Amino acid sequence: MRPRSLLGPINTFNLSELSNNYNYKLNKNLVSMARSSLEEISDSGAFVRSASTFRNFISSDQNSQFPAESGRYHLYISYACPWACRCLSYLYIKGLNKAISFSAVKPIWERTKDTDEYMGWVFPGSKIELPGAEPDPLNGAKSIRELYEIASANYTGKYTVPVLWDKKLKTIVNNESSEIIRMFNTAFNNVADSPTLDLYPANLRAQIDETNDWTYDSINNGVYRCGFAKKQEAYNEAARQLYEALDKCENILSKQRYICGNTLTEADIRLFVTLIRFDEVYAVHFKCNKKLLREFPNLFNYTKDIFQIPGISSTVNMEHMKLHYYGSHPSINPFGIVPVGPNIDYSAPHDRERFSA
Ligand SMILES: N[C@@H](CCC(=O)N[C@@H](CS)C(=O)NCC(=O)O)C(=O)O
Repeated sequence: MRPRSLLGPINTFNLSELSNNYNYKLNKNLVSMARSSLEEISDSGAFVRSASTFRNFISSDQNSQFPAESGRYHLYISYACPWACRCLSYLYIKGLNKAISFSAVKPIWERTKDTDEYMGWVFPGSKIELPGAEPDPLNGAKSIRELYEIASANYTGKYTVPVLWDKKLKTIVNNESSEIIRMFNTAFNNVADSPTLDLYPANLRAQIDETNDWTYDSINNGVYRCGFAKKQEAYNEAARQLYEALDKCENILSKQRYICGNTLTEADIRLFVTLIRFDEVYAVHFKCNKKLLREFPNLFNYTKDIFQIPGISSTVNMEHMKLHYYGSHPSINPFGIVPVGPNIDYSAPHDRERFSA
């Protein structure tokens, strides 16, 4: 069920007045938001993420509804979004970026319609408006919301990225990153540059699943549970779980190169997308400040190690990340001020080669 707005009236921003340095003016109109993550708050003040809606699978079986075909699918992302960047990481490391096209939206949420107040992902008017973001190359849509409306006339869920789009049937195949990465891992192997790279190998599946469970709850979603909590107890509990899980990671990574052993797996990509945002965004914006990532020696070097895997740095656009978080949650950061630091160099040397594969 779609959560109702629990935020009540809030200030919004007149984003058409975005100036070149991305500061923007406060709009005096009071509006309420709908259908956004910012509303998913329980009575105890805790953030509770709702499930994704489009859950179809692309298959290597050419007779299936969504067969794996080069050139047929498109991935809509935001460089800000950790879930979307999981999927983008797979395009690069599996060598699928010739077979599956992708494009990125603008980082700061804007009004998507004149008729209601929903703020969400929008496409820029041109490629030069903000480097990295580009107009919708397929449907000429103005917003991600429009894509959901093309795919389903009576859609009532959230308008999230990633969106895996079928150009042939003009619909959304899947909007759940944990499933999209599984498809990218195997379904397109006949067109992938790295078909033998298996990030979810049979012998490690149980361990990967178990790791994903606690890293998702306490870290990937845990930072959001800290940041979106609306009661102190809910925040305290989310922060306690987050730091317990980070300590657990630090301990594991003091003994092995990756989170499930000495080979890279899906669990590492899923963890990385949160860690790379930690000090630049979550430590400040989501109040995850008990300890910074760079105070955990193994986790910090691990993050650099993954960042330096060929292709992964192309998925990290710190400007989009910072603009998005600090600029799109006015209930957390009303003036949209983007902090100056810390500008960490993740391409710096690390010590992870000490673990042999
Ligand atoms: N379960 C989804 C979550 C995706 C998600 O929450 N994306 C956020 C961006 S980080 C979004 O698009 N939010 C739009 C909104 O809340 O209106 C996945 O993993 O694919």
